This record gives sequence, structure tokens and C-alpha cells, in this order.
Amino acid sequence: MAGLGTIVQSNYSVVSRMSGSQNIGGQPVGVWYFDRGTSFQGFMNDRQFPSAHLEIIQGQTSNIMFQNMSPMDHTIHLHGLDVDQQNDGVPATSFSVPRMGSYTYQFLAPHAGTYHYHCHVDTVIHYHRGMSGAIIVRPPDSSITRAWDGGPTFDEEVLWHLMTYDLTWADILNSGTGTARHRPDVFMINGFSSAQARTDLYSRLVATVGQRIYLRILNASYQWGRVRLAGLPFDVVASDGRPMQQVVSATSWEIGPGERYDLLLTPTAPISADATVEYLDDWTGAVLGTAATRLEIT
Ligand SMILES: [Cu+2]
Repeated sequence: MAGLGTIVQSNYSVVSRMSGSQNIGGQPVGVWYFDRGTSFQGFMNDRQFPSAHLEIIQGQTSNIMFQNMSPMDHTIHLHGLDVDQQNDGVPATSFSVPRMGSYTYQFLAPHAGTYHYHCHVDTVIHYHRGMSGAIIVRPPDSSITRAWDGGPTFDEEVLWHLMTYDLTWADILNSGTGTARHRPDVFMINGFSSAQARTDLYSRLVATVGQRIYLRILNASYQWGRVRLAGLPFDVVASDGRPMQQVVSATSWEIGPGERYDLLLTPTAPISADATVEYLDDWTGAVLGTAATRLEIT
């Protein structure tokens, strides 16, 4: 299941750190991130960019015990989870967690689906530096092979956390004139450019003919992303944590910043090809860059 389904629980310890480093676009970049407390790692416990993902359970009270082990204020904003204002992590309407401070965010996990969390302090720069992660809400029975109660079942499940990076922003501490425009030069899936993403266990789509692959996509970049699974048709089954009113069959799908879509792919023949995300210019729609991983069906 490519790293998913092993940590389904309602209580998490989450720690923010500003001491990470990751190779981004061929150079070491200082990254800020959230991990799950003891691992000192971000996404899938083997990279510090993006942040760790969380898997909680529909209908249960979730507690995210946040410790800010860093020298700046941060929050955890629970994007799309419909929490009360006190627990929404937006400084202007609630509060920031000061350096070396802590707070337990508490909320009722809503409908099963794919959600998002991120720091909401000086968001434009904290988010870009890596303080963003995915949240998967599992159905009430904690199933890791069914999307939601009464929803589609699947054999393989993959999470794509889409990101782009502007290397001129790498050392910026506060937004301002230096962040007026975001001109990405690195295009990633799960924190990796194509060369690494093509071999990444957590990014590749691997199955046998007839199996169903459930692909959860969070667009945490500042551009639209256009997804193609080597031209194969897929079903778009959920949007922003809710089932689609009508399932759409498509061969490409565009996802805006902050949006989540869940795709269901049922390959009918063997194939070995690239699955791609093209990142698009806001104004012209031109392709600014592409991140690729592999679709391997045997
Ligand atoms: Cu922050």
C-alpha cells in the first residue's frame, strides 16, 4: 500500500522543525516541516519535505498534540476539515503557537476522504518551505481498502503530494518583496523531481491487471497541476473530501492549489510508462514543468 494504512489513529503528536535539509532541484535546501514526534522525518519517514501525512478515523474525536520545537511561531491549519475557529490554526482569528510552545488541536473527523493541513503563519513562505501535509480520513470501521462507507474498494493506494519550488525563495525567512512572484524551477511529486520520483516506492503506481489503484492527490503547489496516467482512463470519484455527485471518467484532470481529488484506476492491460503532473502557468495555461513517476502494470 505504499506506506499508507499503517498509522490509522485518532491521536497524533506532531512536531514542527526548522532544521531540515533536502536535495531540491539538485541542491541542498533548508526545509521547515512537521513530523510525527519521534521520527525526525517528514513524508513517509524517509524525507523531510513535504511534511508527514496523518490518517484519522471518521466520526472520532481527533487530537493533534502540536509541539513547536522551532525558533518561530507556527500553527496547524486543518484545511477542509470544518473545525471550530479555536482549532483552525489561523492566527488572525485564533492564535499562533509560540516558539517552543504547544497546543492540542481537537476536532471531530468529518467525512472519509483526502484533506490537508499546513502552517498558517506567514503562509506564503512557511507553506513553501515545507510546512504542509496530507490528512486522510478513513471510514468509521478504519478500513484501508475502502474509500468511504459505501464507497469504492481498492487493492493499491497511493498518495501524491504535489509541490513546486522556486529556488530563489530557498533562504527567505519572511514574505515580502522577495516573494511577490513565484517562479517555480523545480517540479515534484512527494518532494522528488522526476529522476527520483520514478523510482520512489511511495510515488509509483504498481499493480497487476484488474487490480484497482486508488490515487489520492493533494495539490500543495502554487500552480495548477494537470495529471495524466499514461493516457489510461480513470474515474474521478471524490473532490475535497466528498464523493463526486457524478463519477467522471477522464484521461487527464486539472487540480487547483489546495484542492484534492481522488482517482480510481483499473488497468485492463499491462503497461510500463510515465504518469505525469504538468504544472501550469496561472495566466497562459502554458506548461511550466513536469514531474513524472512510473505506472507499472503487469
Ligand atoms: Cu509556520
